[in-house]
Amino acid sequence: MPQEQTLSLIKPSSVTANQIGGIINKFEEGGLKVVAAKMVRLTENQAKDFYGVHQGKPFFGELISFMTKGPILAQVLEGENAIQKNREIMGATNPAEAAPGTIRAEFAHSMTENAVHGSDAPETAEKEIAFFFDKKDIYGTI
Ligand code: IDP
Ligand code: MG
Repeated sequence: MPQEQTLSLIKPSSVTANQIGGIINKFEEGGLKVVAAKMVRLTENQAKDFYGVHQGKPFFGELISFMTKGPILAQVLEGENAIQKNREIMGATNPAEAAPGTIRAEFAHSMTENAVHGSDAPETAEKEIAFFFDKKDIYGTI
């Protein structure tokens, strides 16, 4: 399995609820390493750009309003098969369907406020990492 990097966002509801530590613990226990991190508050335009693939869907407005209502913690996670592994550690998009022990099963507040974002493929990971981080600010091994 290849070493990979993926983008993770801890969403505003979980930053507000003081759950950053519990969520990062899940990544670390799952074998992923935080190799870059910063707290940012997205503007409306930035959120629309980041979630552009969902433009036009019924939940888009609510998603943008939620993602801009407070700061998020953006991180680059590195590890073997990191993109897929992060998706497993996160759990299903709908927290009601998330497997026991996953981040979304334990920390999500609702379908929209579902604790975390994670890239879903190598192409999106590269694009999403570049959205938040300069290469020089990533302390990984690849
Ligand atoms: P993902 O975050 O598991 O990759 P996506 O389908 O890419 O899921 O959706 C992006 C985000 O949009 C979700 O994490 C969630 O916050 C929100 N979302 C997706 N589908 C719905 C929905 O049906 N109702 C409300 N919010 C949704
Ligand atoms: Mg997605």
